[in-house]
Amino acid sequence: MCDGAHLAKEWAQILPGTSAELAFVPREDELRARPPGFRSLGHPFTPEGLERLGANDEDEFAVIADDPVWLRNAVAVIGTALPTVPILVCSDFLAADELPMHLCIRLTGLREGIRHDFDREFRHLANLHRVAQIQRLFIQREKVAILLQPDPDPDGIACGFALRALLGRKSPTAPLVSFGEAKRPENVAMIQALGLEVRTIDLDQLEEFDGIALVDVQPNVFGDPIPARLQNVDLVIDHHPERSGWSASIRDVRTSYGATSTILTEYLTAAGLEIRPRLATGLLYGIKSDTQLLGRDTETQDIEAFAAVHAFHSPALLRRIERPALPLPGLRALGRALATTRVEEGIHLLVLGRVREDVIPQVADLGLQAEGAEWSIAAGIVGGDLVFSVRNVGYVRAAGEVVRGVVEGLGIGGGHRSMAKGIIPVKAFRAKYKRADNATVRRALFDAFVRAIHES
Ligand SMILES: [Mn+2]
Repeated sequence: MCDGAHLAKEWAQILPGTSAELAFVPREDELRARPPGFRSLGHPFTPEGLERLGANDEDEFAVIADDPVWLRNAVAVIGTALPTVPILVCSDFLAADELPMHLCIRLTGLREGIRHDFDREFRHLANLHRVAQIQRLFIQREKVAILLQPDPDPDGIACGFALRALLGRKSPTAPLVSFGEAKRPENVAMIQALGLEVRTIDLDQLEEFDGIALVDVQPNVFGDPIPARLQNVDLVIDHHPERSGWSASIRDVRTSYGATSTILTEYLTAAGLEIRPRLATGLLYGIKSDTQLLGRDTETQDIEAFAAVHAFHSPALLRRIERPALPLPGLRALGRALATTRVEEGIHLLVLGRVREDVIPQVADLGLQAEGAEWSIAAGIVGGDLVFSVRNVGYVRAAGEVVRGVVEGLGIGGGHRSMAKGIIPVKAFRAKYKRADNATVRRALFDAFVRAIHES
């Protein structure tokens, strides 16, 4: 139902659908107007005019007008006859709080909606433009280094993988490289599960490449002053705070984004490239781990990119990354710890003895499922260190703070609200507690945690 012949003509282009009944209320000077496909409800709009539509409360109304006074009258007339009928108000000149009273009513704007779609399309176009520039930049290059940060994290790894796909290359002509090998368990697990290789190289080995692209990192990370070879590179795509002192032929640094994987997902989407399950899973995990599942520093773009890759990811592969296979000795150590487990003062502490490092965070995840546990701590000896992972239910003191209290003067530690990690050299532990057997570790950590949790 349109206010006036002019709007009706405009909507005649948009609405024709077999189930839509098109009607308009002519203005005073439009009594003879006949917009194609529209029937006139007479002027002014009254209950008698509405009756011409023969509508009942099974129908839905779209009321299209720019004049708030006309709108209020139209909604009142419809609402009196059909108090429960759904009404969609289309107006670009009505604020949400000016919407007339009705049981089921919703406001949308036409021109605003089109502008919104346009903005969106232009954002895609800007990404497509960037993709074309990047592809053109590298097309003649023999061998391109895709450089990640040392001990590359999931976001960096996924971005390297995505950039290579975007360039249409394979690892021999576009290897993922890093100056420090992947060490953290989640990073290693991701590289393995995706079947990727990250070559550890030194600065001199960059000479074998005639193209350098940095993803999820800027040249400043590699030294102060920045090594000469990295002061001027081909491409930098990143989301960390923008630093100076370097240049790139193409730079795309979007500091408001939660993950660089979001930028690469936008590239792939804009370029209309197929995102295969392995790549989609990598990007999904990249976004997920950098934003802590869309919690921290997350933009609308991150959520949209997450949804885009979620549609193509492989749940089985994601599970392999997030829940890497546990070694049998680690499971036996867990069995021994569980045999005598207890929850005291809300703390569930499992001491595993000597284990592979990646077992510890997984046991900490598991431990939080114990009845009555508000805190879960898993500890084990890795090399010469006592390593422990901490989880909590989220409504208690921040895990990172507590761990910093526990390791104070002994080792290092930190983390976030509900996840944290601490490392104490066994030597330092022994110097303070005499022994480092499981029972001593348990007692010492338990007391330290109780103190740190209740500290004001
Ligand atoms: Mn990142």
